[in-house]
Amino acid sequence: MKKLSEAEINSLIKNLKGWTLDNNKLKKEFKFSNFKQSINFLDLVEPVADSIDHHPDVCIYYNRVVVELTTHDVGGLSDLDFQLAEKMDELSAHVKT
Ligand code: H2B
Repeated sequence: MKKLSEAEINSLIKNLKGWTLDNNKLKKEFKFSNFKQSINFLDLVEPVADSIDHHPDVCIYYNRVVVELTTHDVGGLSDLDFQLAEKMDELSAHVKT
């Protein structure tokens, strides 16, 4: 796994919606309607994270799920963070109401 350069990060982040850089991590707040939906979202994320062996840092605030992505193994961002960010965006559209 390769640590991405600042130029690579600035280019890749343009393809993502709602993600920002915060302390060299990719960050996004997902908003749902209630706590159950927040949990359902993370239930959808779990098998994907395990399958690529890459896991988000998450905080749940009732109906908001704040996600931070970083690659501890490289001490920065890697392609896996961008893969997971895209996948989480996709999964957030499938949360049960
Ligand atoms: N998740 C994240 N976000 N960063 C990592 O560096 C990482 C991980 N490393 N999940 C994996 C697990 C590693 O610790 C195991 C041993 O494969």
